[in-house]
Amino acid sequence: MNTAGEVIKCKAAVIWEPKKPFSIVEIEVAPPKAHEVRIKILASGICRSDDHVLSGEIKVTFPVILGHEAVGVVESVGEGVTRVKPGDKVIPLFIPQCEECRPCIHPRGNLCKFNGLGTFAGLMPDGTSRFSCKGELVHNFISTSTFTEYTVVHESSVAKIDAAAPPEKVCLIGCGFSTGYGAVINSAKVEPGSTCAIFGLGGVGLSAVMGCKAAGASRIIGVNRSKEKFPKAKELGATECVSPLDFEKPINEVLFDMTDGAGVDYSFEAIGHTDTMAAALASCNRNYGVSVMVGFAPALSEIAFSPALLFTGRTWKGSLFGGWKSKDAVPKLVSEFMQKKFTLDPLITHTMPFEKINEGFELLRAGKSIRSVLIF
Ligand code: COD
Ligand code: ZN
Repeated sequence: MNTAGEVIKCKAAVIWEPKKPFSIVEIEVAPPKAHEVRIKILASGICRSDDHVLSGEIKVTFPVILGHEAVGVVESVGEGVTRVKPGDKVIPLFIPQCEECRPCIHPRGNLCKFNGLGTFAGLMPDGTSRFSCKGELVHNFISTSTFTEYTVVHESSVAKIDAAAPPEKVCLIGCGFSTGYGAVINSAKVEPGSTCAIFGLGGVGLSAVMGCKAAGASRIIGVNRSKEKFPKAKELGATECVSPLDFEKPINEVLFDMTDGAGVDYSFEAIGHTDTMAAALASCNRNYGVSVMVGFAPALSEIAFSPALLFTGRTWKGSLFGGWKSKDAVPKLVSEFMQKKFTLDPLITHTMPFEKINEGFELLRAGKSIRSVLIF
């Protein structure tokens, strides 16, 4: 059935207020306007950042449709869209790439000025929404909104991918995998033979472990409070794993002991706590060490640290979506997956029908899943 130009009625998981479960309701999805793309979602991963909205750590306007790690098929396009056409398999991009703003033009930039991460306004670039429920406006989430059968995104927020790619796997390239893997390959540019420490062995940290292995690091030390994730980290390339709970001294001192007083060459923080961010910085070599902040700390949090930590030469930097320019990198990462340059299977612990979204979030909160993927 050709639905182009029509309002589509479909199911979506809507959050009406923080700290409440998702309710699956019927919504109306308006046709795409000029330079917009309407997508039928096939699979969507559950990411910790979605849960940060539910917990109130990320403040958005309600009601809202969350989800930002997905694969879908283009249903129809608005006027002027040239890069994708109906039937194309695509990944929505939570950081757009307009290709015209300063970060898009800068060779090292990836935070397109049209990103929705600062304001979380939840509206299309023209200030309106394509979602409504019983006449009430429903907001989108960081240019994507994928916990719905249909979504509408701006053409700068979508990348066409290989038609043969399995949606229930490559959806992770839309967020978690690319964030951790890119922090290593792109933001830190880890060299062969390096010693690396990864703080936090969730989906993002494990993807960083894979990045370290792909970069040829000779020591990859996983740091995680619970030991449950150690076997998986080792399967993916960690050479050693430590829990801060096993030591009386701070974990940065433990890492110095493990490296004969040198500290690691590179450290990555994939937890999102200010104390582990500071510990990751202090763990790397005091002269040439590089520490990359991948986790998102709660709004308004601050870190106090001794300037001496940086004065001696360390570099402290952040990495968002692995530093990738989204539209350019996502199709390439999907191709690399299809060429078996990396695997995503170990990160996907659960798949379930979209209707079981609340169970997927319970697994995440209980620490029982790495990634749950919802199938539509
Ligand atoms: N010391 C050691 N390990 C710890 C500690 C601690 N103090 N506290 C928690 N941990 C471990 C947990 O046991 C868990 O294994 C791991 O740290 C964290 O894993 P998850 O599964 O909670 O989280 P991930 O891997 O899905 O994501 C973590 C991020 C911090 C990267 C994520 O929450 C985040 O902040 N993302 C924002 C960054 C970003 O790019 N956002 C844009 C869209 S997502
Ligand atoms: Zn995410």
